[in-house]
Order: sequence, then structure tokens, then C-alpha cells
Amino acid sequence: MSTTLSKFQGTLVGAVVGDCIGAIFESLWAKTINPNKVIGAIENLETVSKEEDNHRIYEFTDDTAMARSVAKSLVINEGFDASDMAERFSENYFDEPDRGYGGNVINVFSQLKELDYKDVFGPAKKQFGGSGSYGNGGAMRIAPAALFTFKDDDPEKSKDLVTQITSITHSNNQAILGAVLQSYAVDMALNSSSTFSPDEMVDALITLMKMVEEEPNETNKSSEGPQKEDKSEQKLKTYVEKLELIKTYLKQEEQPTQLTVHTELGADISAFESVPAAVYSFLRSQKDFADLKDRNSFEKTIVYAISLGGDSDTVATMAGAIAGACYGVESIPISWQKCCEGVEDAKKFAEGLYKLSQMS
Ligand code: R7I
Ligand code: MG
Ligand code: MG
Repeated sequence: MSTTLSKFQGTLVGAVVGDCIGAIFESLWAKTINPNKVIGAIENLETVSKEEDNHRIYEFTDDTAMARSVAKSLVINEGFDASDMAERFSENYFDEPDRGYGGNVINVFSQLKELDYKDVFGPAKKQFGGSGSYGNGGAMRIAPAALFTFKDDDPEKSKDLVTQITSITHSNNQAILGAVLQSYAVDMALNSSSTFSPDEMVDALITLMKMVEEEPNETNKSSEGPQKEDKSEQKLKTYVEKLELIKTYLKQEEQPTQLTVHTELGADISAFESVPAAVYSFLRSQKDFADLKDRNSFEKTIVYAISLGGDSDTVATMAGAIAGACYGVESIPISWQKCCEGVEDAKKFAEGLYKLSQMS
């Protein structure tokens, strides 16, 4: 298999297994989860996969459902068709409403359907009194877009596609910028070897996000995001500030505890409080992880992302996409692939996007 195809498949399969395994813990909304508990759940899954017939399948959630629509729409249309993508999002929701969708985004699906997918960006703009949702529902599904724009090697073009795809459901600038950061991280991982330098990667992300965050644009007006309740806590306002914090973590001899990362970077339902945690989970896979001596860097990324607690399916799906992009599909244990719903489809979508990337 070509390296690029392996990385494309790693991206989408990594996202699926992160979602399916992370979903075991999402409902806990824990501050942190003991890595041994996560490993225990993974060992169960690995045991289950050895059973010949009818073994348990770990189901994917809305994160994967929406990523599948993004991938399918881009492949079938050989590009972005807003109305087609909006229809796929909505129809998938109405076919399978119990995939764990965000509490408010479902109103967007209803309105899109009522408007017969003609006013594709209108309903999202009305969310939350006009400021738009700052949820992580844009970032969680964006990996296929990073594969689609990979061949262009043009951050501006990639940002534009990500903005459009996200804006179908999330018009708040923090949701959009979070999706842009996630897609830049996937793109960088696709371009990196498995022995990349985390310091260099975070610097490169800071450079890109500085350009995006400093741009005066329409969406920058509505960048009101979630605020920490505890006023004494240091408040970070931009993704660049979050990346700077990650940079200081990476420089420390001992990496911070999960509780510190959960509190400072966040692992919650908003994009601002979850995309940086996913990026850090991936970057720290190059560092020691005391509990995980015998696991590879992809596995470390997933276990670590889930151990941050909070929105565990979503942090793990985003971290899994970045790690799979870097380490390739071979790094994802076969036993995990066998037990997670939607892995074979993810491979096919990755192949479709790979073929598109090979066309001139
Ligand atoms: O962002 P979204 O698609 O949800 C994704 C999350 C992931 O964790 C999935 O795994 C799934 O569990 O849901 O859905 P939205 O409904 O747009 O946003 C999610 C939630 O964020 C909302 O239900 C609100 O609780 C919160 N939220 C806001 N709250 C106040 N003000 C989002 N935007 C706002 C806001 O502006
Ligand atoms: Mg989910
Ligand atoms: Mg979630």
C-alpha cells in the first residue's frame, strides 16, 4: 500500500476507533479517567475480537456519522456541494437519531429539511440567539476535508473549505477556528514521519493559527465562546494562546497531569475546550507514558485522549484522526478495527479521497 493511502486510511479509521472506544466513557463526563480503566476497556475489546462469530461491535456516534457524510459528499460530488452535504447530515440524523447528537444541532437539521436544503447556512446562524453554536461538532467531523485539500498544500484553500463545511451547522467563530486547527493538525500529520518533532509541529501550528486568528473577517465578530466559571483561573482567549500552553507543556521534563490538562486546555463539548486537548494528546505520544510501555504511539494517543475525561468520544476521534494520519493504518490494531463499527466504510471513503488526490 502506498504511504499516502495508508495515511489517508489511518486518518479516517483512527477517527472511527477514537469515537467508538471514547464513547464507552463519554456519558461519565468525568474530570479525568484513570488510564488503567481505559486500558481495561481496550483489553475487553481485544478479547471480544478473538471470538469468532457475532462478537460485540462498538457503535460509532454522531462524530463518525457526520464525518461519513462529509467524506461521501466530497467523493460523490468530487468537491464541495453545500446543499448535498446539508441533506446528508440531516437525513442521517433522521434515519438514526440516537447516535448521541449535540442537544441543539438537531434543530438545525430540522430547519434545513423544512427549507428543502435551499438556505444551507441560514439555520446555523440563528442558533443561540444569533451567535451560533460554539460546540465541537464542526471540528469532530472535519478530517475528510483535510484529506480532500491535502494535494493543494494551500492553508488558505483548506481554511475556506473547512469554514464552509462547519458553517452548515456551526457559525460561531470559535467552532470554525477549532475545525480549522483540527484540519491543519491532520494535514501536518499527513506530511510528517512517525519520528516528527512535537516542538516543531506546535510552532508550525502557532504560525498558521496566528494568521487565521488575526484576519479581520465576518465571523471574527461572533467569537464569544465559553468562559471558565472560576474567575481566578487564567483565561485563555485564542487558539494561539492554547497552543503556546501546549508548547510549554512539551518543554517540561515531566508532562502535566491529566487533571491539569483537563482544567487548563479543556476536554469539553465546545471546540475551544476540546480541539487543543486532541492536538496535545497526539503531540505527547512521542513522550513517555508510564502506564503504557507496550503500546504503540497511535494506541498511546487514544488512551491518553480518553483519560482526559469530559467529551471523550470527541477528543479521542480528533486525536485519533491526527495520530492515524501520522502513523498510518497499520498502526491501528486489527483487533480494534474488527470491533469498531464503520471501519471498512472509513477505509473505502479514504480510498475515494485518495483517488481524488491523485487526479490532476
Ligand atoms: O457541537 P455539536 O454538534 O455537539 C457535538 C458534541 C460532541 O461531543 C458529540 O459527541 C455529541 O455528544 O455532541 O452540537 P451543538 O448542539 O451545536 O452544541 C453542543 C452543546 O454545546 C449544546 O447543546 C450546548 O450545550 C453547548 N453550546 C452552547 N451553550 C451556550 N451557548 C454550544 N454553543 C453554545 C452557546 O453559544
Ligand atoms: Mg459523539
Ligand atoms: Mg462527544
